[in-house]
Amino acid sequence: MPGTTNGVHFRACNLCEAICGIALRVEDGRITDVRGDPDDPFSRGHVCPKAVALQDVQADPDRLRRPLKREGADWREIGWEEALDEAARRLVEVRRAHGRDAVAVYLGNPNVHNSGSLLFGLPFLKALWTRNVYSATSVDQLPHHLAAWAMFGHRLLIPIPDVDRTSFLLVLGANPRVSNGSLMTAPGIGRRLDAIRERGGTVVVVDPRRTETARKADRHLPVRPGTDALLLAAIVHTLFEEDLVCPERMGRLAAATDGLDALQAAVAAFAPERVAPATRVPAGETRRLARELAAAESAVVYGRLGVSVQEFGGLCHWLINAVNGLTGNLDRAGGAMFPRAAVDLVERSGPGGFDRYRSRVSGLPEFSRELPVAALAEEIATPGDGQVRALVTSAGNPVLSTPGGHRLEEALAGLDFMVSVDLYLNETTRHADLILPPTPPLEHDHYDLAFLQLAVRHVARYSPPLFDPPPGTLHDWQIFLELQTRLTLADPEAPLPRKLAARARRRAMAAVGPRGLLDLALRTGPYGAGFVPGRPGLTLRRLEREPHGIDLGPMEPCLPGRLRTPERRIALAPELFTADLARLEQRLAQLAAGAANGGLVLIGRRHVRSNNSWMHNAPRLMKGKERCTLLVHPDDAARLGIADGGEEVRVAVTSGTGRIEVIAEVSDEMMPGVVSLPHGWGHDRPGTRLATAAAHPGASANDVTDPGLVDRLSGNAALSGVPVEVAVLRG
Ligand SMILES: Nc1nc2c(c(=O)[nH]1)N[C@H]1C(S)=C(S)[C@@H](COP(=O)(O)OP(=O)(O)OC[C@H]3O[C@@H](n4cnc5c(=O)[nH]c(N)nc54)[C@H](O)[C@@H]3O)O[C@H]1N2
Ligand SMILES: Nc1nc2c(c(=O)[nH]1)N[C@H]1C(S)=C(S)[C@@H](COP(=O)(O)OP(=O)(O)OC[C@H]3O[C@@H](n4cnc5c(=O)[nH]c(N)nc54)[C@H](O)[C@@H]3O)O[C@H]1N2
Ligand code: SF4
Ligand SMILES: [Mo]
Repeated sequence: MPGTTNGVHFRACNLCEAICGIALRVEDGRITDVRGDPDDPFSRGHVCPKAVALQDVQADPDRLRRPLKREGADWREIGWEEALDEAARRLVEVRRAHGRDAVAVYLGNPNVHNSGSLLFGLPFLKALWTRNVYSATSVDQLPHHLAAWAMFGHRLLIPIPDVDRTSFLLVLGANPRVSNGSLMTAPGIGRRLDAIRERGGTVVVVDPRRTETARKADRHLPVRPGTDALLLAAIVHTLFEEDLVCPERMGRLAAATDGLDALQAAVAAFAPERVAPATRVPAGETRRLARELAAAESAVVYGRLGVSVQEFGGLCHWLINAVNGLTGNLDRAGGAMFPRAAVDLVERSGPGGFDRYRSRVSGLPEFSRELPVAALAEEIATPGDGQVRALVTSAGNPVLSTPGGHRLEEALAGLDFMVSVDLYLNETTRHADLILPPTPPLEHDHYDLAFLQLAVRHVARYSPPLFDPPPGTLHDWQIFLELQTRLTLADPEAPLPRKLAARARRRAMAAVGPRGLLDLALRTGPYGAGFVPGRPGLTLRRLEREPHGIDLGPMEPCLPGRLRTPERRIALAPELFTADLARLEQRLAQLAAGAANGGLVLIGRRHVRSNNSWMHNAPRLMKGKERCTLLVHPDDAARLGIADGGEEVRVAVTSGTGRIEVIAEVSDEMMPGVVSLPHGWGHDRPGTRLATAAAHPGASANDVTDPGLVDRLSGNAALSGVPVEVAVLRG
């Protein structure tokens, strides 16, 4: 029985992809201590400051407990019945007047950290049946999915670096020592990276900034933002040119791989010497990387956000997979492997699809029934058939997290109706007509459906709720279930049998709940007990008896069996990608002509005490010095008149789309010509209810990023490599 019993409770931290096991001490119904769970077989005691701040979210007086309805400039608390009925009624109204696509949805990142939302949000989306589905995926990892889909046949067959066994790790555009790892669930990643070097291995980091991860690596190679695809193409070129690809190295998968010759031809023009002036990575270093990757006992290239949120994100992730394949490190211990979770999402979900339709205004491609969020503002603001008139947001803050957030904000004001499922009245939800607040993380149970599928070891762990939800509150999954049901009930055109079926489904699903679905999925999964009493294997009961989680062993080779391509073959050179190389060639020509030289470009940055935009209201995380600062290389600082040290220098950062003011910090971590600003700030907008965050507002990086700057192939936003001007503010 969950509840507020005194003692130590174990659960998974749901704030980031590391999913650390944590131990929370409760006394008199209050949390008195949060620490890493030393008995968790996966995270072995690792924890970061954010887990400790989970209690701030729980206790936060600003966190919404009751639905809010807008009345002019004010908000009124209303009951759940009224709120849910009104939400459904207004969505149905818009749909009947303007068609299904007039209702858009934006799903934010915490949905993926909430098993109830995952299990009940998708059916709700299906019920809306709109093309205007958007999520944080397209400001994040869309290129990973596209490469997985095109090369391995399923959007979730994303190769994960086997960091615990590799002897050579090449990191591009990731800073796991701060982000705690992404598309690589590996709690305590710092220790794991240290261990590579302790066992005689090598870590190399390619990043425009000498990051916390780069500083502790064997080598750091600064790269000009947005040019990694050239560097990767040059590595592939070198592998072929220097005869470092041989089918024996590719092992048993060689026979299941197509496109070797096409790949060789595709990269023929990208010699390291030719691309070096553009990437600023010396040709000798590129060749050395290719040789080391080919020679190492095991090696893996891992690329993350920095090579995803850029104009050539699709090409980057294709080429990363290609290098891992060519060097014989795909699906092999110490290389890039495919985890098989206790709930195997590859088995349980569709393979995905690409470009079956496009966004109305800019023609950006669909991926797996989703459109790129860079298109959302224009889809709301541009009149015509198919214009978005209503928006549902769930666990998202796109005003701060998507490119040109200030433009989206203007567009939101023009909607007929907006409803947000969120814990807070923040920069995005302040534009809603209704806010529906779910229970906070510690009041519901959890199982990491998504991240256990991306983990460097096979693990299963169930977290019961720590606190009973107060009476009259709803979980995210219950809100989704209610909205879905009421969409049918509120529709005057829905025939009676459909309405009866909707009610029956609601009753059944409410009784089953996420727990029932999870038990079923575990029993029928690869490690499941099935339904035979006494048979060994996983059930929810079994997990409940193991509060620290169960280790199910290391990742194991599983190809070609798990491939979902038509003939279970790896596509090394899908045309989709080889055709996009023409765009890369054009960029190379522009850079060679010096078109982009001289100006500054903006990249992002994360801090261990931040979590995208939404943990800035936690007092425990907001101690210490100002974090929303612009890092500038000393040479650029000198040119711009930014003094090093002493007084605080405020600067204006201006781009083609906007202007913000922030504090500048001179730092030789930066590569010349590149400035860095974290995202998720800008808490000075009026009308929010975030007292702590508003006291440290910073400015939003996405007020200067550009919704027009996307990877034209995948549609992912290019948040990195945005041209900006920086000027000191005097007086
Ligand atoms: N503390 C903390 N942890 C987090 C989050 C957070 O906000 N705070 N957010 C979570 C989320 S949602 C995610 S998706 C993950 C992301 O996890 P990571 O991918 O590790 O993200 P970042 O720390 O942003 O690292 C991206 C790196 O790319 C570099 N970079 C920028 N442009 C380029 C480029 O063109 N080429 C190359 N090679 N590098 C480039 C940046 O300098 C930066 O070091 O972190 C998660 N963890
Ligand atoms: N410039 C720039 N922009 C970026 C990035 C970058 O590196 N640079 N990173 C991008 C990345 S990787 C990501 S993932 C996105 C994140 O962007 P989003 O997903 O849009 O936003 P978050 O900041 O994660 O905000 C999460 C919201 O969910 C709410 N919330 C938290 N927990 C729950 C819950 O359990 N239920 C409900 N219903 N609501 C909850 C919070 O109150 C908050 O409003 O930002 C992207 N934007
Ligand atoms: S690293 Fe991530 S999962 Fe681990 S405690 Fe910190 S926020 Fe939670
Ligand atoms: Mo993300």
